[in-house]
Amino acid sequence: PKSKHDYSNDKTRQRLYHHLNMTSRSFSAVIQDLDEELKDAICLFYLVLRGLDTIEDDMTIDLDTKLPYLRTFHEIIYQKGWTFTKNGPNEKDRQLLVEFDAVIEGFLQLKPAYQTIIADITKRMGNGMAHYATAGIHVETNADYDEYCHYVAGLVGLGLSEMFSACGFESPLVAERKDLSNSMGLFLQKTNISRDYLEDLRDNRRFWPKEIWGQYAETMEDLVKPENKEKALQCLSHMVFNAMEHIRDVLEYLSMIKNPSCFKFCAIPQVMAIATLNLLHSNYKVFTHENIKIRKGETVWLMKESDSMDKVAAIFRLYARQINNKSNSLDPHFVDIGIICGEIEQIC
Ligand code: PS7
Ligand code: MN
Ligand code: MN
Ligand code: MN
Ligand code: MN
Ligand code: MN
Repeated sequence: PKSKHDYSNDKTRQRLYHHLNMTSRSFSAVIQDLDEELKDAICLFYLVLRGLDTIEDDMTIDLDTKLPYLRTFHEIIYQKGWTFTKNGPNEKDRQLLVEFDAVIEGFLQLKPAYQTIIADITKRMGNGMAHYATAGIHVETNADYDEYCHYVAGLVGLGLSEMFSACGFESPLVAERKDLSNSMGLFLQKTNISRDYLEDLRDNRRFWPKEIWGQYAETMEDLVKPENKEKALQCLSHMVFNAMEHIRDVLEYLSMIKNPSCFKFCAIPQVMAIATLNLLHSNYKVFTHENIKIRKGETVWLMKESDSMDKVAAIFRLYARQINNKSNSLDPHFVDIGIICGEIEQIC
């Protein structure tokens, strides 16, 4: 039975899922496997935020133009027919903005409860992005790092949890655990930021907090100098440790999720993140190669295995053991990382 909000045979819907396939590296498949009630809402949530992030990431837009777009994006999504016409880099994602009228049309067909959640998160994320895009403001302290990651990823976790509880698939407790929802996003975002050291530096984006890299080098670009190799790897271990501190919360959150399609949707990005952290740990390629990625076969295996808490716990144990085995005993975070790895074996 189709609700009045179902537009499954619409041209709009085809265009939306086309954009989802074009712009998401890993979310496309897991979103399409969600139950009907949430699939379109989360697809639109993704596309709205992908549009916002494309503006944030575009270093060719001058700040006087960029900041107002970021701060008002939650209003733009209600303006039927709005498109972004300026040419720019990053063609796949840019095309989404050029055809953004399709996203707006889809958004306006969602149930009002989902529209409200998406608009509220977009407003808070856009303002947070604008703050950190402002001239002279950077991620300096560890508190800044947690705050920036809250804006761009933790808030996504809060919004998704609200959707899971609002539709009745999950208990109201899930939406109430904002701390755990935030950690779900922070673990993904910190893994992404740790991996993207070179790519972000090339584009003059700096998300590694000075409070961390300042312990190992005079400037952030000094980390890539061959003579600083040992310090660079120690700094990387510090970043890996900082991300791993969210794993307790991630496992607690996942153990609350009961709906099978929500569980896979939540779990797959998290297991890909710990597999990626394992790939990064003690790996000098972070400082010499852009776009280091886990193998395709490993991704396929992770996506297939992530269908129960027991199996996800076993995956976290497996990678925790590998991370621990790769640690260098002379590394300043050798013991810290060892303790977290030990805890993962206990919790699961
Ligand atoms: C609404 C599914 C499941 C409770 C576009 C999923 C970019 C890591 O920065 O392209 O381009 O290198 O790899 C996703 C919590 C957010 C956090 C954030 C929206 C999980 C705009 C994902 C995704 C919460 C800001 C990856 C946060 O982008 O990185 C939906 C629970 C978007 C989630 C960005 C990063 C996503 C990210 P980049 P990616
Ligand atoms: Mn961004
Ligand atoms: Mn981005
Ligand atoms: Mn800045
Ligand atoms: Mn990135
Ligand atoms: Mn990227």
